[in-house]
Amino acid sequence: MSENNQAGHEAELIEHPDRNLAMELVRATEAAAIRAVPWIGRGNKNAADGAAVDAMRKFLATVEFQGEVVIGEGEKDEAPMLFNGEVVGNGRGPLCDIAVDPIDGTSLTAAGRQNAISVIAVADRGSMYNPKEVFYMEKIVTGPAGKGIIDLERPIGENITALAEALGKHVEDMTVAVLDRPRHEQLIQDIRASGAGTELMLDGDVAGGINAALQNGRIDMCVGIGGTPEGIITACAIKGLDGVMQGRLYPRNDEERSNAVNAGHELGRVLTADDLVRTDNTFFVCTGVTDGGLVRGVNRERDNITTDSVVLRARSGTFRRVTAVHRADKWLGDDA
Ligand code: VTB
Repeated sequence: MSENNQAGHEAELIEHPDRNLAMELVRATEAAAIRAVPWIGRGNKNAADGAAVDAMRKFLATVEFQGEVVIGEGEKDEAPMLFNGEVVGNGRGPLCDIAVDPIDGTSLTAAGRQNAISVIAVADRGSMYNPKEVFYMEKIVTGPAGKGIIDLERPIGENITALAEALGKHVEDMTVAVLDRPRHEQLIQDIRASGAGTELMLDGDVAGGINAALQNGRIDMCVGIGGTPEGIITACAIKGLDGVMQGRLYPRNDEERSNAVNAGHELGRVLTADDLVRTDNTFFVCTGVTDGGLVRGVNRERDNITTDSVVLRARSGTFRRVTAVHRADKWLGDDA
């Protein structure tokens, strides 16, 4: 973009500011996180998820948009609420696709571990890639410095070296986030062989991807095989951070392979953030359930409940941290 165009674009934002849907959506992730709190460390992940889903749905009903759940809690017969295909919102306003993960990290929450978040991503209707045929996706995510540099088809060591050079860092100072899974044994060895260090995540590669895309963060890159739905949610956030993301479907078996081909997916193709969300009009919000590297968990102190959230809008490129202090008596009534 030329300097003039850029100035024109900025002026446009000031002359004709439009709505930031994410500023309203954050209430829904806050509510889900708060409602999950009684279930932290209680060993019951379904109860934690149920409480979060219920709260998220109630708050989504207040938002002026017509969101169709593209990534939700599953098919209608197995998920009573926020099921795929469900229409959420107050029935007016823009037509959107919505991806929800009321708790990314239900096992973390049930165990009382760190890094559980509540997440919502929204984009124009019909723009989100349909993740349902193949459970897993290989992913690579970096900040803006990775543009034109990283390539999922190159060996990981080459990607790390090239990104380190672009960042002006020593490879030894690079940190790569990876889900801690047996399937990543070789990948982890290869990362360490390049000279970089790993940050192994128990769950939650959405937060890992965002941390990698944030500039001046502790993590430089997030790689590995994670859920396909999480990949699309991450792509919505990455667009707001001007980061880079590539993904490739990773079928578990022949059935997934043939379902994917029948659905028109080209297996083996490297998908960019633009393939995963075919619009630049994306919104992303997350609120910490338990403490983590991206956001702090819900904190109850005397009469107050504090939540920590991230609010992203791709069109403007704004990244907000929202700390909200909620009155415990309003949320818990007589139990406060
Ligand atoms: C990841 C992770 C999620 O699913 O996408 C993962 O980010 C992929 O599946 O938090 P596996 O657990 O089988 O590796 C989660 O762990 C849970 O949704």
